[in-house]
Amino acid sequence: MDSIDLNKLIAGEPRTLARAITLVESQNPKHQRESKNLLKHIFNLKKSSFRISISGAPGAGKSTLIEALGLYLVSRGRKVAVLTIDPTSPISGGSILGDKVRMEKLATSPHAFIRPSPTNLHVGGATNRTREAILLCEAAGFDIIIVETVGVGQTEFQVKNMVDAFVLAISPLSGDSIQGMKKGILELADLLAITKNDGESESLAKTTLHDYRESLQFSHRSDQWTPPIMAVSSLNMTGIADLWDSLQKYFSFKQSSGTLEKDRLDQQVIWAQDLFWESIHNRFKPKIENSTVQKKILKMLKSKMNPEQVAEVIFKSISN
Ligand SMILES: Nc1nc2c(ncn2[C@@H]2O[C@H](COP(=O)(O)OP(=O)(O)OP(=O)(O)O)[C@@H](O)[C@H]2O)c(=O)[nH]1
Ligand SMILES: [Mg+2]
Repeated sequence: MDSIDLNKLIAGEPRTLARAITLVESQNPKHQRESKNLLKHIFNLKKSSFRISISGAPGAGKSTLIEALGLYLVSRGRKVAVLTIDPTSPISGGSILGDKVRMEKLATSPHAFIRPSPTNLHVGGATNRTREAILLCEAAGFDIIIVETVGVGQTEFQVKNMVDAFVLAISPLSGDSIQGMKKGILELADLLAITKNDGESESLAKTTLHDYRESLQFSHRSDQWTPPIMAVSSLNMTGIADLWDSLQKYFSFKQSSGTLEKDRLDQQVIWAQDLFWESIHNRFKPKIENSTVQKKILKMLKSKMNPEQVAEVIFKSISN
């Protein structure tokens, strides 16, 4: 891979941005050195952006909502980057989002950048590179960055630590009942959007909206923000302006209360910790997988030591 031209990246050249993201995702040691060097420059740029995640169950309408919001924003002169976090299984090797993240209309806009390729989460010990990708998009002049995540496993909790605003998309058709909502996910939401508020699903969307309003009215957050709940139709573009309005209000609220700065610093603490664990993992993986060590493990197990005792012995022997 040729090295990245920083000037082209800062000028927002899409091919350079795409290549820069590929570089930071690469596991190749030479690429990783180049990536560290690139990120050093990027960190110093101190550009600003509003980072939003849109999460929700499969089929909740996330991609369609991102496209609608993205089109609305580019029509108002904003530059929008869309990233996806796909909890790709190392077993299936496939991508859940796959071709579905095309966002064809938004993709034709010169003011939008869409990165549909899956970003692996902790596959083979690699930490996901969404945070780095966010910074690269920011460096390239995108001032609104939207991350799509599919509601599987721990993804939402991880993405919450990468963005300024967490939007939960809820489909009235999916039977996303409040009871069925994964524990804790609701509390992550800074804003809830009931999707598909049109046609046949409109009345169900209204009922869903009412149910969520009822159930959330007594929940209190430590930051005094009351997460708005609204119904939107990405198909008819209704509620999209209101959604943006609420997001902007939340961003201003975070700025004026100082939580934006505080949260971003806390996020960097987590980021540094993740990188720390990644380097520990990368350093010890070859040692534990070494064939002599493997034989030693087998021998100890055959001599009736239990796995816990074995792990302790191995840890002591490889960590000095
Ligand atoms: N009627 C109606 N259908 C919608 C709307 N938004 C999305 N859909 C439909 O809902 C289905 C799922 O939409 P997506 O945007 O792909 O949903 P998603 O949450 O991104 O799905 P995954 O990425 O697979 O989890 C598609 O068939 C869409 O056409 C809407 O505003 N109105
Ligand atoms: Mg999608």
